[in-house]
Amino acid sequence: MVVSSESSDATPASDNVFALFEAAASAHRDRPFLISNGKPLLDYAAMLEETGRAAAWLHAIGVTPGDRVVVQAHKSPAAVILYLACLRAGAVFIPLNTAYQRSELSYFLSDAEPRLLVASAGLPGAAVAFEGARIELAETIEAAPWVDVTATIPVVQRSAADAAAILYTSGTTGRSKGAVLTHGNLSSNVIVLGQAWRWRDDDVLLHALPIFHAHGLFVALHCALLYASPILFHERFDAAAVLRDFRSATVFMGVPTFYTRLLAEPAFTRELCARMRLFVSGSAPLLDATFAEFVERAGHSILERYGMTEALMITSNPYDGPRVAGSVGPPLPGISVRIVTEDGKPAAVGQPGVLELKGPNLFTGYWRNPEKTAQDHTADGYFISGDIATRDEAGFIRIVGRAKDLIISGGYNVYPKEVEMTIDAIEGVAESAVIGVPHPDFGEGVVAVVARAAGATLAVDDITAAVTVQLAAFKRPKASIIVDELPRNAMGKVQKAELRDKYKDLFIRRSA
Ligand code: MCA
Ligand code: AMP
Repeated sequence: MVVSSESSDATPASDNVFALFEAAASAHRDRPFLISNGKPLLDYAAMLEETGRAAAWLHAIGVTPGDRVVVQAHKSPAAVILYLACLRAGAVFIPLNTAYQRSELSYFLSDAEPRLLVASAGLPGAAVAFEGARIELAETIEAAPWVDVTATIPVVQRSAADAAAILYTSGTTGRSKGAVLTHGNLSSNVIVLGQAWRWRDDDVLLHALPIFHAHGLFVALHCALLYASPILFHERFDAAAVLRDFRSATVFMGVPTFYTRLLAEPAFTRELCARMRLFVSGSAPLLDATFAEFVERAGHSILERYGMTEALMITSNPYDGPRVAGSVGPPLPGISVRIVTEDGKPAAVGQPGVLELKGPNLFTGYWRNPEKTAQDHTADGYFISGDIATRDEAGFIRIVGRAKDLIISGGYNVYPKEVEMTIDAIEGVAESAVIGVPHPDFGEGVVAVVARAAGATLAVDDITAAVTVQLAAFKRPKASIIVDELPRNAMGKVQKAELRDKYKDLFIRRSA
């Protein structure tokens, strides 16, 4: 396909976050961009050319600036190019977890109403795309339809307030909401992170996170792009494969499960990490034991930071100076964080309260959901995170609990309400309570405690069969327990705390 550059309304790049990446890449055109198994796949010059052609393709097929593009695709160089092309073309990128099942996907598509859907062949997205669903345009990522395009387009002008991406994140209602993130959010956060983590010109990033969440996409990938750093590209986290690349890398980012899995590898040694300068952890709490064992084995303190989809990265332990186990560090520069007690007062040092924040990192709101947006903000514009935190004398923050009913399993969010709704619809179920309990690999493991309806027969297999069809694998209970009734307090509220305590050893063997 030949696409004329006249087809674009492109003007100078302005606040488009891609302009930052373009500037870095233009200064380092010969530098490898993506490297897989020791082989350079693309250099930064090729990144610029391919994203230019892919952006031209997007415009040629009718994706105009501001249009939404939903992508359910396996992690691959093509998926990275497509993401960057969306930025470059001014389209709004909406990545979806590859584990989402068909029924989950239908909701996202009807809510997002994308102009274009791109999916990996074999994933539910591809099936839905080609069934004539209400989507104007659909493609498989394997087709990489831009490879035949000969024209390219310059970076489309966007203002800092224009949407760059929508990331779905579940709510307490069990229904996901799209967090609208702007070019300004993405730019400000990556600039702050690059400075806070002392990104260097000779850094090499080992990237093994999925690219459908903020951690892999906006934290890891963007930091490398801002400095045109080579990326050792892993399509998924496999501890043995990651270990083989440590000698060539300087920076690694992961969820706590990555670190516990690395520590379980006998081949993981201090010598292997000799060139590494930074290990970052986030998305879920890092256990003190993991932090301490890592110091022992790798000779490095993991730098823990805290963030969320709606606000990207919020706090970080210092690069220089002590990194405190169990703390997520002080707020990043330019971000205001306050901790508010139940009676609405500022929390004293050490006193727990809900963490609220404000800054250039904060999203503009939930997609087509002004009520929820208003509900989650205070009158003075702070976002109510739903995390319970404390702050010490030195300003270091600890995340000590959650006001929201949320389970974080291996870095993925599981909303109990969504799993409960699926289980409650099964014949023979009176009601269910879905909880998270300590899990040696995933941090928290999903457990369903299910009350059988009076006189009904119900087997664990019935629950497994229903959740297997309807829910992504990471949301499915790792254990289901059938009981006669759920514990309730005097107000009739199900006592999840009691259940968490009762089943706390389900996955973990504790020494007496
Ligand atoms: C896979 N499974 C899981 C999970 N991942 N179950 C629970 N929790 C999970 N996280 C399922 C698989 O589908 C499979 O199910 C079974 O567990 C075993 O799979 P396994 O091969 O062990 O899993 P894996 O493919 O190795 O994946 C584990 C993983 C992955 C590498 C830890 O979950 C992962 O990459 N997590 C990173 C998540 C992340 O990037 N989060 C950032 C969110 P079955 O046996 O039924 O087939 S962004 C965010 O939170 C904010 C902004 C922040 O602060 O960063
Ligand atoms: P998400 O909705 O996927 O963006 O997940 C954001 C949530 O992950 C936050 O609200 C926290 O509950 C949790 N989180 C992220 N980083 C950390 C961390 N370092 N320690 C504890 N919880 C974290």
